Amino acid sequence: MTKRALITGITGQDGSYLAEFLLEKGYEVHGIKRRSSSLNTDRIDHLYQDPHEQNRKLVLHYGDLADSSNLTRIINDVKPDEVYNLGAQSHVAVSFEAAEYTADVDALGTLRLLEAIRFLGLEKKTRFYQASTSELYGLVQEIPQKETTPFHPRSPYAVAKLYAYWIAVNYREAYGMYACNGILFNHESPRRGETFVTRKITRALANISQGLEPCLYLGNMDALRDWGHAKDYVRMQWMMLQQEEARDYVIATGRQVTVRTFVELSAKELGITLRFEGEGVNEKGIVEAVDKSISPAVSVGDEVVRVDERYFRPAEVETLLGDPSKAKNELGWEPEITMEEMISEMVAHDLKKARQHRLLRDNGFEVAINASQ
Ligand code: NDP
Ligand code: GDR
Repeated sequence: MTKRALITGITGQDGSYLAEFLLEKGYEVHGIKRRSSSLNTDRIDHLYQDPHEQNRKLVLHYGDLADSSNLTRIINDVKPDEVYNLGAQSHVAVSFEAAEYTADVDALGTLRLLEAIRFLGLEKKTRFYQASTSELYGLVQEIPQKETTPFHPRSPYAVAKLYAYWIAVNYREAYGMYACNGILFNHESPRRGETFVTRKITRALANISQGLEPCLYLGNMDALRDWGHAKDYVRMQWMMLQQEEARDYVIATGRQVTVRTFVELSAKELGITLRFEGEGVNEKGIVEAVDKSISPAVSVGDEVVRVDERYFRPAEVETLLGDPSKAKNELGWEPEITMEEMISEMVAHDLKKARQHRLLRDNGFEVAINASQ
């Protein structure tokens, strides 16, 4: 029997990799996408199947985590074996500006899905994965963080995700549902949204290397994160739903670096050696050496990185480092892609795009580069 999965957030970074992964495993994949005034399916366009095709393996449904009746109807139509709840307002800084919306979608959206499954009598059939997060640890109580580390969320996003975490646990305990949390640490890829720090860095430095933007503005460069590759992490999301018993797992690499180090490593990929000077809002990344064959627009002495306090957060998560031993010991999961390999892939992707833009610009076409992210 073909298994059926429903993915909320299929148009996002993880949703797109998970859809690919499940299609390769022979699943029939259903995804919920939001209606928007312009197309928002870039990340899954390569998987798209015409609605007129027979026996489609990928089916998209319009929907929103803020709309219970819509979610109930979709789950009733699909009757999924597995639900992956990846949909969310997932930007921590934005959650301080849109706190109520974030709570509605990230916290209550999870409840709406669980209630729909229960209301439809599918609680013994449908397995549920909740996209929980290392942001739950926030002001960290223990280093490294594992499944038993106490939570202390530091943003409206993290508080909303705390509710989602516990409501998934509660439905498991109260109704015997197979519901589990993946407590995932930061994971990135060339498909990462452009306003998260890693992609902002690789994209801006690639643009700078081609003379398309002058400078990369960042917030707190001392923040420490445990960065893995999204492809490794979606594999674990699937593995978590294939066990005898639903359990929660930390997914991380067990290695952390600062944002500044991520900048240095990305610059190195572009043939740029950086020296950091100053402190706080006066901190600057100055070019010490440059390989002009990769970065023709950059010169020694250029200030290509500066701090802009607009990117500081009202409450910051300074350090996150995960201990994935439980996932390793119980499920045999280990990350396969190193941070350096991931940076190399992200930089190559963004450099290719920047070169295409430069070519267009050099031939008289206007190119809009949004540098204020
Ligand atoms: P993205 O921001 O790339 O994707 C989020 C997805 O949610 C998009 O498809 C988005 O749609 C959709 N979405 C947003 N609001 C709604 C809504 N109201 N109704 C339905 N769908 C909505 O996130 P990631 O792929 O990086 O992350 C996936 C999940 O994992 C998220 O829940 C995130 O919070 C969580 N997470 C992510 C980590 C990471 O490092 N990436 C780490 C830990 C947890 P649209 O494309 O239209 O915007
Ligand atoms: P995070 O990711 O908040 O960890 O949440 P993000 O990449 O936004 O920030 C990581 C760290 O970098 C610092 N930083 C900046 N961040 C952004 N976005 N822009 C900047 O200019 C900048 N300068 C410094 C931040 O302050 C922070 O310390 C991500 C999301 O995917 C969540 O959905 C997920 O739950 C967590 O990872 C785990």
